[in-house]
Amino acid sequence: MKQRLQQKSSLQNIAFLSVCLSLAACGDHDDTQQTSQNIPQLSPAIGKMLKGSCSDLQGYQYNHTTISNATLQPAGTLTVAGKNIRAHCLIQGYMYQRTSPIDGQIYQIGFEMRLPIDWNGRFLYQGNGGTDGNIVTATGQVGSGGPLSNALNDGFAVISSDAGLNAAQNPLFGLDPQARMDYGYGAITKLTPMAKDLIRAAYSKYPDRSYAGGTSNGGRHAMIAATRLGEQYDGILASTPGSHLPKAAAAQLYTAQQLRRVATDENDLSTALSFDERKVLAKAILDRCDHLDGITDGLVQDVEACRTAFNIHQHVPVCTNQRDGSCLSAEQIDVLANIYRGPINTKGQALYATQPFDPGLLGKNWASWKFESSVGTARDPVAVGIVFQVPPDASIMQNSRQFAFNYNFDTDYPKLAAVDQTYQESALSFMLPPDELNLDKLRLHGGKMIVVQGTADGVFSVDDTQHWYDQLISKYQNLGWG
Ligand SMILES: [Ca+2]
Repeated sequence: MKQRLQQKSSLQNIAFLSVCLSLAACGDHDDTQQTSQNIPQLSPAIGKMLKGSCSDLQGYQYNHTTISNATLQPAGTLTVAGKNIRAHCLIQGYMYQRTSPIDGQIYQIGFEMRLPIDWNGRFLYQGNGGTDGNIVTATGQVGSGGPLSNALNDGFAVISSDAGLNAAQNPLFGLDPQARMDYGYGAITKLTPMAKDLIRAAYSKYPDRSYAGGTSNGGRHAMIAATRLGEQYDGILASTPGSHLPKAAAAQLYTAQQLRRVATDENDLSTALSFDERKVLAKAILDRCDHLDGITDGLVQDVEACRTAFNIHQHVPVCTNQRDGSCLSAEQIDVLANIYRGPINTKGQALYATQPFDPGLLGKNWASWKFESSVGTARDPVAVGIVFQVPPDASIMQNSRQFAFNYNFDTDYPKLAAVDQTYQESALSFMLPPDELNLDKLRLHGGKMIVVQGTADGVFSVDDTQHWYDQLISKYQNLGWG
């Protein structure tokens, strides 16, 4: 296995660690990567025109599947960033409609597929973000390359889904065990073979190549495709993957508790660290680390060198009086050191991952995750308390901030791994890849994988992803495949 690891950094909060896993080949070709495993080199996909009329697909039949709409979308019906998108067939439907025995609600895996009239022979599963619940338009935008790089306009057949819950059911779908599992891995597992079969019905052949991509939770979906469904996909783009999402969400509650210690208003955690104070920290990081990559440009691109060059306890100006935006208090420094170290329990065990110091903390996205998502009803507390833990607690919707502040990393955190009679799969089972170090199914048929991770991500740790990558490479090298 050839490996190539690149670290890239860009403006402010958008810094990337990009990892290219040469499962067979990655980017540029190199014959030396061929190993004794004789991994096949995949042939190019061959395009084809949609056969018949789009509306004929209204009658498409597949187990547990209902097609509710099949309508031709002439070129320009859909626009992305002001650009007309090519003519395609829009298919809307749902799979596995059912009534929950837990909450009496009707659940289904809603989806849309967009099939180009002039198809390039490829299929893309578009993984969406957050706790899903919306069928994001299936343009095939997976978080990299900008909106105009969307796969649909490049000729891919694209599917997008709500992962088994609608917006009104979010986040209380976590009370239904099947909805939890569909969100975790069931939706992509059920949709993938149907989507390929629908493509066969539309073009008289299955896709030559199949891809899964997404960012954040969508990147997690892509990781699920790589591991659970590796034999069904040829290419994976996991951007900022929330591979260990329940742990990362719990880490956010730890962040909230730390910020609360220095917040002047616990109902507004941004008072724990003003923008001027974030600039103090960012400047201190840049002073020590910017030049280490050879160019003083406001970017820290040598992340590893910065780990030893910058020490928050030594290199940040400490306030001698009141906080005034030109320094950090000793307690603020302690809080930040804890946040970047990550949560621990009273035994000192690390429960998620460290994060590297990066000036990207000046970004709005970083601030939103730290100050708002960590306590709000839209993300981390309700995800942890309603979707991930066993048993769930619906009352967290009314007191998400206090839930975050009072979350106990000795007694509550283990609930992420808990099961009971009703919830027989834990969040660490349904959200995580089942064996994240086993990519054999993807690799052995010639699949490829690209992972991109921001070093200033507000929630998902690049160190967590790096750790996975290091373990993965070590494993396959030890097997003699490197
Ligand atoms: Ca630099």
